Amino acid sequence: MYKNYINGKWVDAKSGENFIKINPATGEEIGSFPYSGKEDVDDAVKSAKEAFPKWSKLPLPDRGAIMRKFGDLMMEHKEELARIETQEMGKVLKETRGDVQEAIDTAYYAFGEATRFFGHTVPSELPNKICLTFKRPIGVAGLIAPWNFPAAIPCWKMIPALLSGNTLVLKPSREAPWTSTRLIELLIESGVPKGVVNLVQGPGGIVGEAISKHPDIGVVSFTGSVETGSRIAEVAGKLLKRVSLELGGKNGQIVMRDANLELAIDGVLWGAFGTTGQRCTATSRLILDEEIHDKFLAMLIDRAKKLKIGNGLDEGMEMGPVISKSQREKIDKYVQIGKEEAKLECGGNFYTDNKCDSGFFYEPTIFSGVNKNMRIAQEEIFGPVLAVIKVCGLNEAIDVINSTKYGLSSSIYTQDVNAAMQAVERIEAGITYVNGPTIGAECHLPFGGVKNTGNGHREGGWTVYEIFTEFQTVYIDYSGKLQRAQLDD
Ligand code: UN1
Repeated sequence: MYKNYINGKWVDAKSGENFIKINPATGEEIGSFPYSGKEDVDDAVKSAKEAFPKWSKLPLPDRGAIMRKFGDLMMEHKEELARIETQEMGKVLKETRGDVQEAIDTAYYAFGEATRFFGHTVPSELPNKICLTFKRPIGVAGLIAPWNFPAAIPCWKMIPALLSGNTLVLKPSREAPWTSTRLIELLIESGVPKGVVNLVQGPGGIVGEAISKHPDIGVVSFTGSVETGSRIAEVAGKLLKRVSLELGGKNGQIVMRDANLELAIDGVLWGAFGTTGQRCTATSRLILDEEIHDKFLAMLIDRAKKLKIGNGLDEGMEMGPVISKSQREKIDKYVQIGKEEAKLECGGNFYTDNKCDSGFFYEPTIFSGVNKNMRIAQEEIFGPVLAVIKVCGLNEAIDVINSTKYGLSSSIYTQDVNAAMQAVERIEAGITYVNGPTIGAECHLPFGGVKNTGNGHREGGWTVYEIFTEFQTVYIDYSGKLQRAQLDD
């Protein structure tokens, strides 16, 4: 039985209630976790608030050293963490190892950032006066994480929040409570003092809501659905908290007639069916130039049918299950909608074989004859379903790729540098790849999207530090007299 971590102690939910997490590949129980309520969030925030003054005063390089140690410990436990992840959310081992590596990279980046953390030094408009900026911590951060990157995404949030001097309350998804528990254990071992990190497990509607509404939380960072994100923005925004949202995607890969088709096939297979299509960055639309459409589609279907599907713990597997029974049903509903709207080329069913029957597997599914306004071309499905749209030339391809309310990731395959640069300039997305799939962002670069994908913040790299800090501008006047900006000559 797993617990919450509040004020330096492992504790049950005050109500004593628990929920059970199961392995989506086997249907077996992984363990029970606290089904927490508002009162548990209150305790966690109180503890984080009390720990803030001391933690925020610790010199940055000292906090950086703790993050480096955390990175070292994750490295030491990389295989163990990857196996925990695969069991709790189903991704194949090769991918969960990458997920843990992304968390490690984030920790080491923070270690470097600790000795930079630059402000600006700016000339004043007046003589004998200087202007500087500092980045200051905000206070208590409320972090609400999804299940699809159980190591990387909590670390994208926790590590910069902590390095910046904030204390925190983490609420992982109910579908990925185990990895977070292990991450918190490693953070404690790294030397994070009592009260600085707090873990509260439980349902989003209760725990996430309590975090978003808590008066002592200064910044809320959330990754997940548009519906939940806009609810958080509503309640936390009303209380004037900073809110950073990373929401859905309906990412497209364009393949032009001059593209290297083999390369583009590898890209779309990885982008659409990696993580069983359950990434915000997953390729869910494939936009094919009419000249190569038929040939490319035939090649793609052939390769998709050969993907090895099964328990992610078996090394040779290429695609694991989807996260849950209900998610599989939601995917299947979209497939039924797709069958009405377009042509099903392959997949379209629950995947079964002797080993997979008690898990939640779904076949890699491809629709052709899709147009940009159909529901399967507009709505985020979060599963292994790809909508193929035929276009004529670059202008139409760009029009189609921009035709959704989302704008996270995007990709174009072409050998023509002019076409590539046109696309880079005109695509409405936070991330664009040229001759690479829509997935695979690196943690030292800004990550996030435009339009309904978010609210203007960028995780990753140096930009995430703007989410977790406030700028303080300082003017130092050493003239010894009153100088009036805008008035004195
Ligand atoms: C997500 O799906 O929310 O770029 C994150 C990628 C990963 C991160 C995805 N590095 O696909």
